[in-house]
Amino acid sequence: MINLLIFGPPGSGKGTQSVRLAEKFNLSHLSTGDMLRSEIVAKTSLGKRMSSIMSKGELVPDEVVIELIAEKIDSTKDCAGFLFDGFPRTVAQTIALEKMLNERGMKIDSMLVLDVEHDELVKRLILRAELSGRPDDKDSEVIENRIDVYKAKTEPIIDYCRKRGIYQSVNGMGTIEDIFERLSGYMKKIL
Ligand code: B4P
Repeated sequence: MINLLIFGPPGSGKGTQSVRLAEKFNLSHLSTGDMLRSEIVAKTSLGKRMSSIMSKGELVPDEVVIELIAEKIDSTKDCAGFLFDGFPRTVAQTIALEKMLNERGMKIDSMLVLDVEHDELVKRLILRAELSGRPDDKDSEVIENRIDVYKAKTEPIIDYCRKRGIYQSVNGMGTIEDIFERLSGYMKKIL
């Protein structure tokens, strides 16, 4: 089993690329953003509590996503590994993920970080708002807050992974197809 993190700021293409990579390399795609949005759509009590946090562009509490991920890891069978998309988002989540994987005889094998310019991130998210209706994409202040939260709370994970020798930066500018080819090239080296 191989475990990969796909990483980058909001709008960098994590979700877009993860769906394609998971299919091509038979990986199980675990997106905490998708899991949380499903809870909101299903109007569960968790979804109701998380909805206002997400619409402001803040992170939901670590323990919520750690529990969601642990359940998914234990219930997923028959795949070559996991592709974690949008998780971990804090160093505490990273430590929890490492512990979870170690307890199951696995580790984080690689972290692919999509590098995208700020203005391009904002452009992509505003464009997506028209189609998705996601409240966190509609408002430019919320978008800027999400980028700030990424820099303050999520980016420190890069240093953590760099020290473990598993960090790989990937140019995230260009067409979806170009970026997919670049990522696939790195994946082939890892797998
Ligand atoms: P996520 O669902 O992870 O959303 P995201 O950061 O916006 O990235 P996403 O993967 O969806 O978008 P992508 O870049 O692919 O998180 C949403 C919220 O959930 C967070 O703010 C937080 O509140 C909460 N949350 C989730 N996980 C959490 C965790 N672990 N801990 C705490 N809170 C958590 O794509 C964006 C757009 O760009 C798309 O429209 C796409 O079509 C377009 N695009 C992609 N690549 C492109 C390209 N090359 N060219 C042009 N457009 C492109």
